[in-house]
Amino acid sequence: ESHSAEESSEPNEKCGVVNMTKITENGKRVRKNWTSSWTVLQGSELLFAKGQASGSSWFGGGQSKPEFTVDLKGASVEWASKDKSSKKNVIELKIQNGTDLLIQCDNDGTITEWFNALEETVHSHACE
Ligand code: I3S
Repeated sequence: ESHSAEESSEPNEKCGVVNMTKITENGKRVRKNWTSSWTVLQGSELLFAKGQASGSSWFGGGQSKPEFTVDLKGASVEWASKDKSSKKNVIELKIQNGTDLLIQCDNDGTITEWFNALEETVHSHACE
């Protein structure tokens, strides 16, 4: 089976709504604050916007600023251990600057897609 090289089918480009919280910032533990975020994986960057998408004006309207962006170069991705959260389907993402995030979706298929895409991104940028 062959895949076309369309930009839209780049393996590590993905977007959707996930639940996420920081648990560590600059190496220091921070209080969890789960938020539902429109999330975009593009190249080695993972970008979170606050809140849910409303209408068609995501990065065009008043909410055009991403809430924050993390660079996945040098990051690690793993399934979070049970002590990290009582929720199911939790991914732990450790960013190089000492920020740890949890990413969660109730839907098993959706979280698996995120896991695979994040892992592929981390691996493909590991040696840069
Ligand atoms: O790891 P924690 O502290 O048990 O995380 C829970 C808290 O952040 C809690 O909020 P409070 O700061 O008001 O206690 C959240 O509502 C929970 O969702 C957090 O735990 P889970 O297991 O859902 O990640």
